[in-house]
Amino acid sequence: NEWDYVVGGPNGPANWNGTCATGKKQSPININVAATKYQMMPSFVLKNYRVKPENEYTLVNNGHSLVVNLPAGYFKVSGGGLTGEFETVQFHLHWGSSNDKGSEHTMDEKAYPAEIHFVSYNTKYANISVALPESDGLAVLGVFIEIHFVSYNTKYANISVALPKSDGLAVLGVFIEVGGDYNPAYEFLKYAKNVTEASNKTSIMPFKLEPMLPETRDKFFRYNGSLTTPKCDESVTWTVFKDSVKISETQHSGFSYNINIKKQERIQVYKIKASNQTSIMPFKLEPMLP
Ligand code: SG4
Ligand code: ZN
Repeated sequence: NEWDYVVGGPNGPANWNGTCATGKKQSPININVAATKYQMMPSFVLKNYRVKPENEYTLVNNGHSLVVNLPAGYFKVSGGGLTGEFETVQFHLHWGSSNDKGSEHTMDEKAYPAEIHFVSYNTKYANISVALPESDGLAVLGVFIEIHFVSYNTKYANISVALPKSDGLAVLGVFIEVGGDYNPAYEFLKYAKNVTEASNKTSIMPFKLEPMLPETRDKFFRYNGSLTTPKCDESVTWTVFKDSVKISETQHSGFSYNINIKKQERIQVYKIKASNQTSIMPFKLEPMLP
């Protein structure tokens, strides 16, 4: 039952069994944009996504990813061409060992540094466990995450001096972006350092989900697929938004380097503790840009 992402290892993706090996609609996939078919869909109805609930959330390192468990019976997703109403139970992150990989889905073979999945189950079933094996059991909303790289104006002594100046910083997004690099909707990432080991968990203050999604949600890719981890149940109606969201390099490294998870390729093993520092070999920055 043990599984990990260690490529070539005994528990790695090539050795995931059952539906993972024999399934006919396995996720993730590369989205070949030119091969997609255009279809009109109603807008998503995201119930309570703009509201901050009273109940705390739980941030968990489950040994496979960083998960935020949400209060029951609160967040609901419908519309968007989904059949029925789906209750959002958690969201979790996928990331990589370097910034050129990490997302599970790829768009025209391009991987993003991370991908967030909002997992909801069809409320016609009693709970997520009952929904899991059903073909219409789950709906997952996937969002690509990009990183802002910040450069400071060399007319200032250092980044701290440059920070408050109107011409102090330049931010390179994958599409050139003006604006702040820190994404406040993803503030919870600062607590990742409290759950560095598998099975660590901590309560965190509730926050709104809607600002975590791309502002423009009218373009998305839809296909019927599976869970991306064992047992790879083929029960997921996938939505992958075309627009990405952006977080800062600091926010990204806060989880990608600090979380001890036995994964490679899709998630790498890092043994660095939150406040530790280590020298690493230099490498070129230009290839990290599009
Ligand atoms: C990650 O391993 C999550 O930690 C799992 O969440 C999740 O399983 C699994 O990915 C597969 O989900 O959207 N990537 S995915 O297809 O949501 C489920 C938990 O184990 C059932 C809580
Ligand atoms: Zn996922």
